[in-house]
Amino acid sequence: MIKIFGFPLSPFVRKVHLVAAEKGIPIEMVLGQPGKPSAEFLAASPFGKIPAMQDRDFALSDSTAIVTYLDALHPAPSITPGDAQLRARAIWFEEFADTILIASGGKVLFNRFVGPKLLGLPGDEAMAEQGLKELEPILAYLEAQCSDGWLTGGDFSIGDMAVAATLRSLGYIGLEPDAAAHPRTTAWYDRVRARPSWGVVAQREAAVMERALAR
Ligand SMILES: N[C@@H](CCC(=O)N[C@@H](CS)C(=O)NCC(=O)O)C(=O)O
Repeated sequence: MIKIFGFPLSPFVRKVHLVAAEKGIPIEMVLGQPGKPSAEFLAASPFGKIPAMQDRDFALSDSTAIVTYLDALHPAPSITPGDAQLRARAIWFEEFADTILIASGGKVLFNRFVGPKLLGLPGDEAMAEQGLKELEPILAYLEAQCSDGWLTGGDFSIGDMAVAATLRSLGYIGLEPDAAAHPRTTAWYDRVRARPSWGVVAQREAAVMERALAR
């Protein structure tokens, strides 16, 4: 079975889990001990970042590289549209999630949740406030992009999974889409959450997070 290393709170790990669930690919989730990376994990992730993957003798890190591998291995259902513009938009939304939304949201998430609640580190509230300020135009952009269907304007894609995976992480600090402020984003996010793949990933994550927060 394909091993996916990494803690499910990470949006990058969650993205890989969602793609595997959409495609019906069974995975083994390998959590690892924070601060004590195993040799197997480091062999798959030379810079110690999560997620990483081991599929028999093939090791790989980076969520985008891993989902590209999974998509090539199991093409159906596709997560990358065939149409040139739709495919480009799917990759854009993945990039938007992985580099823009998380860069600002991560400042709030780390300083209000990961540091104080999971790592026993004090949060930097000024940094969290800065992240919140940065998020305003980013969430406004997302709201303007959401319509009745999926983000690209075509089928459900890696773009939807990446953005929803990142918003879920922000849910740990109460920042999941709010119907009053961002109604179109909320409706789109609810559609993503209604998918069976989301249920599978959320259930697995809830069990891990419950144990982590009880420690
Ligand atoms: N571009 C990478 C980003 C991975 C990443 O930054 N993961 C974070 C967790 S959300 C991490 O491993 N942080 C630990 C570190 O940087 O040492 C991907 O898509 O997988």
